[in-house]
Amino acid sequence: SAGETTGIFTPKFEDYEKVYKEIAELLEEKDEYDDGSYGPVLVRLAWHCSGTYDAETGTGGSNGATMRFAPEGDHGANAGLVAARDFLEPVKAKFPWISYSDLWILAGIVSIQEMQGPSIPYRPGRVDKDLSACTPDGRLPDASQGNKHLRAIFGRMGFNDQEIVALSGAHALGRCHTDRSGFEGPWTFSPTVVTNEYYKLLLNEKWSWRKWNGPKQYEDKTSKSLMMLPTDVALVSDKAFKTYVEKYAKDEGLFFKDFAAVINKLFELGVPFAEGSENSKMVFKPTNA
Ligand code: CCH
Repeated sequence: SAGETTGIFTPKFEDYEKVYKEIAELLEEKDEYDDGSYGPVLVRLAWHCSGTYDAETGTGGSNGATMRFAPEGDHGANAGLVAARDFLEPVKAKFPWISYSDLWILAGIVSIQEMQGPSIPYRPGRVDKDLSACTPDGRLPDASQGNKHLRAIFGRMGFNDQEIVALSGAHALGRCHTDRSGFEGPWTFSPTVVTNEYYKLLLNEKWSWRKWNGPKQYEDKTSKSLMMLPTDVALVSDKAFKTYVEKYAKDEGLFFKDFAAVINKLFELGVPFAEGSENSKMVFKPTNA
């Protein structure tokens, strides 16, 4: 490109599209991990770097990729996310012009789309920061708590009840690991496909405390192989939250629309994008569409 001849490389849509395709190919190739996909853990990485955002001070958020450094990478909530960061190292090596912070968010978007979820618009512009920008421990939600905690944590980021419930639908994906969070098991029977199953199960299954030595979690009455965290069950024990759970359980199209909007908001928290860029977001085609 012209950029390479002058030594200044300004990446364009086509360049980000190459990174998208590289991540999608790696997802396809490395299908021996967990339930057959790195997708869920990549979504969790993108969420955990974004979810440190504090609206009042403007600190935290996906700009900076400070989870690369020990204080933040070692926070209890981030246990196991080294698998996601390591997965992306070869991509960073192949496309060194992309910042870790833009790469981690793009990988979250690739994963959601490749796992048959909605299209998530993408805007680059994040800049990696040094370890002095690491956020203090305790900004991410604690699964053993309830509705008050959820409103406090997500309210700090700037989310309302509807957005909290829409974001939580991400738990259709992936699983808990005893060697990471201490909890165990998946939320749904299709942990590598984006669906509204999480909401359906919350409403239609009977959830009771699992009898085991691990942290307090729920199990379903029917199969005893699915799980819910105390924070998940808070979405049906709280009346205001429950109205949204009911809406998303009934209407997967509505969930997809609201999930795309709220994920876009989450991934952009605190990022100082160029003025006017909100009107020129990139949308990538999923590989198998
Ligand atoms: Fe989550 N999540 N999450 N979560 N999460 C865990 C796993 C995933 C909470 C706790 C946990 C969101 C919200 C919350 C994912 C996406 C999102 C685990 C298991 C715990 C514990 C970790 C382990 O052991 O590996 C709590 C509390 C909240 C409060 O609301 C939001 C929001 C999102 C994304 C938008 C995904 C995906 C996983 C699966 C990761 C994997 O490795 O399979």
